Amino acid sequence: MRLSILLFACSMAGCVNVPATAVPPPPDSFLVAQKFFQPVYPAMDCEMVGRAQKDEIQDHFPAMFFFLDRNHDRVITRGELLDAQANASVDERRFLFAEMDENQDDRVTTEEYSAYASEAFDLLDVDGDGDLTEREVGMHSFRKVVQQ
Ligand SMILES: [Ca+2]
Ligand SMILES: [Ca+2]
Ligand SMILES: [Ca+2]
Repeated sequence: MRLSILLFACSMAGCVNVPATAVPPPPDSFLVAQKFFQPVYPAMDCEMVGRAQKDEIQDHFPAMFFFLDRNHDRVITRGELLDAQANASVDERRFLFAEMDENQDDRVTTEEYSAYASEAFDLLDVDGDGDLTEREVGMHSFRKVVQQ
């Protein structure tokens, strides 16, 4: 009874209104982590077995880091990330840069990149087996986007 009154009051106040136009949801850490890994996943999974281990981040670090560090000065700028991470929306790229730039000095160093890649790996390894599979990275949806 009390709940229905509350819900009624709530709907009168407009707080359960559905917006008329669909607004894209704000970037989400999980999805952005998937998009971070997707373009560099083939470099990590160089044996092409559909799974990558965490130490492959370090094994293939130059290939992964230089994907974003276009001018190879060992620092990723916001502009470099915006240019390179084309599989993500602009909002998602900005969100990714903020996630990576731990000390907020507008540059992502190799250390910050490593720390983010490691955290993102753990976030995406949903079954906790220490491997990142193609499925966990969402490679299927990535290939569809690339082929378009
Ligand atoms: Ca750079
Ligand atoms: Ca920084
Ligand atoms: Ca896994």
